[in-house]
Amino acid sequence: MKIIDSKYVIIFISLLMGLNSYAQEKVQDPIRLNQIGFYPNASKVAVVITDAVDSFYISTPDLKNNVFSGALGEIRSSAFSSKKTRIADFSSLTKEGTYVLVVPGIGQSYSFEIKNKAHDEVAKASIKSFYFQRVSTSLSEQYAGKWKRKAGHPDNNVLIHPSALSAKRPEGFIISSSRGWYDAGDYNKYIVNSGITMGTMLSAYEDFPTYFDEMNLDIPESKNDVPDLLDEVLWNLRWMLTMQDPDDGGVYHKCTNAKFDGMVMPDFTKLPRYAVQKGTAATLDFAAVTAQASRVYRKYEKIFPGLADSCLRASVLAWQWAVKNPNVEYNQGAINKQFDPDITTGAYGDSDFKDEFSWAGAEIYLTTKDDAYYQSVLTYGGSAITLPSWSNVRALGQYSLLRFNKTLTPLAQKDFDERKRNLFAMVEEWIKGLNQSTYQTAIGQSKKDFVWGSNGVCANQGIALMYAFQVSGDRKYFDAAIGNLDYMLGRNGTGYSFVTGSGDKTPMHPHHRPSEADGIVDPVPGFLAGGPNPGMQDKCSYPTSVADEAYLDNACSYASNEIAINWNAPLVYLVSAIEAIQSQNEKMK
Ligand code: 9MR
Ligand code: 9MR
Repeated sequence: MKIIDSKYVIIFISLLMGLNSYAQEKVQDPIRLNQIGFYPNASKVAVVITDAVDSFYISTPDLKNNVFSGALGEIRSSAFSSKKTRIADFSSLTKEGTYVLVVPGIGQSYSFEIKNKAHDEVAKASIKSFYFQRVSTSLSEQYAGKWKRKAGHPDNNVLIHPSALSAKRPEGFIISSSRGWYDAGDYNKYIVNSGITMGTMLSAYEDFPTYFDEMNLDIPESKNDVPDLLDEVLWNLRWMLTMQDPDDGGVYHKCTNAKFDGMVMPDFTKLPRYAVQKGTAATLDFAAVTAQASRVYRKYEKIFPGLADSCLRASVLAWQWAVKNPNVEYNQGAINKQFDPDITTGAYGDSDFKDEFSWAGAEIYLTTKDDAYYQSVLTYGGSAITLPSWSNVRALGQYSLLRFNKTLTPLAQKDFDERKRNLFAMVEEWIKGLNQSTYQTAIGQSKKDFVWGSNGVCANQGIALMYAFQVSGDRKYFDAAIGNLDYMLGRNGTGYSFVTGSGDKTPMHPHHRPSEADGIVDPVPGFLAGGPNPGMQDKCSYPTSVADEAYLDNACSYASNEIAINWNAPLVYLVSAIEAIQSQNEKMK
C-alpha cells in the first residue's frame, strides 16, 4: 500500500486540474459514484469521465491515508453523447470507513462509506416519504421535524362527477374519500397509480418481512404491533376502499380537483374535489391490491378486526364489475366533451386491460387458491413478463406467483419454468452489454429507458433483477441490481444522487408543491426525482437534450424533476431488498 503525503497530492492534483481544463471541455463532477456507500463484501464501481489519465486511488477524506490504488478500465464511448468514460473498480477494498476516490489530474469524489447496512438510512427515508405525502392530516413536528405542516384536502365532501353518476348516487351525491397519499408533486389521488405503488410496497413486505418487522420509521403508529411499513400502506388502503361504489363494485378512476392546485401548501387550497368515472383499469388494479392486502393484513386480524375479510370482499366485487365491464377506458378528452366541469389533472389513461386482468387474476388466485382466477392469468398473456409501469402491471402478478411458487395448485405450478425463463430473458437484455457501457448499469442499455420517470424504470429493473437473483442465486443479477441503485445515488449521466436529502449533490427543487411552498430550504427528504427525460414535455430550459443527461433541478421541470409514489415504491423495494439480503449474508458469516 502506497502512502503519499497529502500536501504533495493536493499540489499535484491542483496542477493537473489546471492543465486539464485547457485540454478538454470541463465536465462537472467528473467522478460519478454512489454518494452514500458500499457494502464491504459487494461490488464497488465508480465512473470517471475521461479518456486521459490511467490510475485512481481511495483515501480518507483528509487525503492522509491512501487505502487502495488501482488502474482505470478501458476507454468507453457513450451511446448518447461524445463522452468517454473509464471504470474505477475497487470491489476488493473491504475495509470499513469513510473515503474519497481520487483521480490525479481529474479531482476527487464526494465522500462515501464502506460499511454494513450502507443503505439502511436511504431505505427508511424512501418509505418515510410516503408519510410526508399523507392527505387529510397534519404532520406534527414530532414526526415530520422541520417539514411539519397543516392538514390539507380533508376529502370528506367529495362530489360524484357527472361522468360517474348512478341511480343510487345521483347528481349532488357526496362521498367521504379521506386519507390516501398525494400522487406526486400534485395534490390529486389516482387509483391506477396507487395500484402499482401499493402492489410494489406490499410485495416488498411479502418478500422481506423480517427486514420490515424490525424497522422503526418514527410515524404516529410506530408504537402499535404492526410493522411501520404496513401502517403506512394502510393509510392509502383505507382511502382506496372508499373509491369503490358499494352498489356495483366499480371503482372511480381518481379523486381530484377539476384543475391542478397552484404551488401552495396543502391547507391553502379549497377547490372542490370529484370522484370521476369508474373504469376497468382502476377497478382491476383495486381488485389486485385489495386481494394482496387481504393476505398481508390477515396476520394482524386482532389489531384490525375484519380488515382482511373486507379487503377480499371488495376485491371479488371489483373483479365481478370488471368482468361485466371489461372495456371501460378512462378517456379524459372524451369525458370532457360530454361532461362539466372539465377535468384537466393527470389522466393515467390506458386502453389495454389484458395486463390488469392478469395481475388481478393472479392476486385473487393467490389469496383464494381458486383455479378459476388462474384461468384469467392464462387467458391474458400467460407467464409473459415485461417491465412494469403504471399502465403495464402483468409482471406484478408474475412476481407474486414466483414468490409463492411452493404453495401453488398444480394448474399454476406447471408454468413455473416458463415464468422463470421469461424473467431471465428480460433481465439478460439489460445485462448483456453492461460491462461495455459507459456507466456500467442495466439502465441505459436502451435509449427508451429515458422516459418521463426514468428513475422509476431504473428501480423497476432493479426489482426484476432481484427476483432473478432470488430465483437463481446467481450473483451477477444481484450486482446488476446494486448497479441500478448506484445509478440512482450518483453513478449516472447527471452526477446527481436523485433521492432528496441523500448524498452531496441532490435535487434541491423537485416539482413537489410542499417542497416549493414551505419556505424551507431543504426539500422534503426521501423522494426520488423523475430523472433524465429527453422528451422535456414541460418545455423548461434543460442544460442538454442528451438522453441520459436531460435533467433539470428546477421546480419548473415536472417531466424530469417531479417526485411520484410510483417511482418511490420501486426504490423502497430495491433498496430494502438489497439491505435485507446483505444483512442475511452478514448473519450467515
Ligand atoms: O403539477 C402538475 C404535475 O403534477 C403534472 O405531472 C404535470 C403534467 O400533467 O402538470 C403539472 O401542473 C402544471 C400544469 O400542467 C400546467 N400549468 C402549470 C402546472 C404546474 O407546473
Ligand atoms: O408518470 C406519468 C407519465 O408516465 C406520463 O407520461 C405523464 C403524462 O401523462 O404523467 C405522469 O404522471 C403524472 C400524473 O399524470 C399526475 N401526477 C404526477 C405524475 C408524475 O409526473
